[in-house]
Amino acid sequence: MIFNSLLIANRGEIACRIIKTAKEMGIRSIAVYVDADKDALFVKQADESIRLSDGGYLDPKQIINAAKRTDAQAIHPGYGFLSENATFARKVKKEGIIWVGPSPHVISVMGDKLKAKILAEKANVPTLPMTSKPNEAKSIGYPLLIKAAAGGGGKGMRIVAKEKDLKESILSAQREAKNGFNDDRIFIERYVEKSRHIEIQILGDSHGNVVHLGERECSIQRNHQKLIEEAPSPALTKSEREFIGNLASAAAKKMKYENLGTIEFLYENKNFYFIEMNTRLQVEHPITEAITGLDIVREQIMISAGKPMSFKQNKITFSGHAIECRINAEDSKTFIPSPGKVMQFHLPGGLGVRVDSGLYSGYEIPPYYDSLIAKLIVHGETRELCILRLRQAIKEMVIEPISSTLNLHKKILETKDMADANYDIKW
Ligand code: MV4
Repeated sequence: MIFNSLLIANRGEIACRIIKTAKEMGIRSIAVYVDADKDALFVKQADESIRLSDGGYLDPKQIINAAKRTDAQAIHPGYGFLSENATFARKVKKEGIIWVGPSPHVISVMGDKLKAKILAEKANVPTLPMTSKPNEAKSIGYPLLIKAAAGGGGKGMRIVAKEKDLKESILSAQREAKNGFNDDRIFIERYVEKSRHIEIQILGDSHGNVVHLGERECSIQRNHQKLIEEAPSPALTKSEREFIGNLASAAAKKMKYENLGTIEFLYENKNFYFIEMNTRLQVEHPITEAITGLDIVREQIMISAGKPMSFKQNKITFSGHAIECRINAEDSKTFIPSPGKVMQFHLPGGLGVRVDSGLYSGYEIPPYYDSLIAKLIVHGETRELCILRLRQAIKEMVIEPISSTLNLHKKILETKDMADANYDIKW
């Protein structure tokens, strides 16, 4: 037996998803919820639940108290919220509670985009030429991109097309970083205009084993909010896949990386450039689960309990193709969040169709949180079959009277660019 109880410090679809695996493993699942979520599915599905006061999902003290009161032996942070908060992870471990995630040290290093880059360079990961000295900007060339060390996910970035704009852009980027993250350190890279976003799923245990679980392509996004992700990337050849997968796992091994991680790259003209490393379970993990047949959360839980990984790299096989559509409760023209009561909820089914969602008929979607209400994931032999399956599943899916991005996905899946996989991060 590993541990017998797991507190999920999250809500919505990811809480439901983690609870599902906990149940399969015979682990008592504990949900924490604020009043707005008192009727939420994840609270109903958990074996136990405990109320937090408003803002509780972001309050380490409340979550650790809840864990102590329910005798939780482990905490899974999910994604977002406190999932990449090194201080919280440290506090959890100090209380003798198992943290289902990477070490606090690695979380804090990777949270600093400058330190992360320097560590990546040391681990022979290809990165873009960089400087943090404005007078060296010339060596980088234009257009260049200013990034905040404490930023990430697109926050605090500034494109500079000409030298005359550099000084002012650096000052405003520093101001924005100071205000946003209380840390005005910035660095400068060449701006890669047209590229794709490829990320490698990494898994490391506490016995020095590290594997990669292939790549995901996440280029179809809007304002840094991913919309559609797919695995494998239609842009990579088999040899490129092996090259970047092995490079990423070798780097993670060198960093003594433990638990789940994702190394993000820009892919331009057959070159990969490291941009960030995420130290959490990601929203889009189900497409990797589909093509590998692995339950990634189960692997995380086993690793966090000190178990060695049950497979070597050569045992990991990739079969078929998988695509995920993120369905948000937003108007699909204005993208304005549109919460409200779900009156009719019908899920698609059939071979290779998975929906991760926290919705049910009669559920009131609260306006306070991220607008993601469901993830529609399809798996199939080929990419073409996945697109057909997705279009059929979208037609079958009913979420009335909520306006959602279902219709947007329908339109994207009908475009020639999607059929030809002819897209990049600007698409
Ligand atoms: C870049 C870039 C172009 N050139 N870095 C966006 C957030 C973070 N993941 C890094 N990002 C980018 N870094 C250089 N030197 C373009 C982006 C970018 C992006 C990257 C991946 C996926 C979507 C994106 C959307 C806009 C910009």
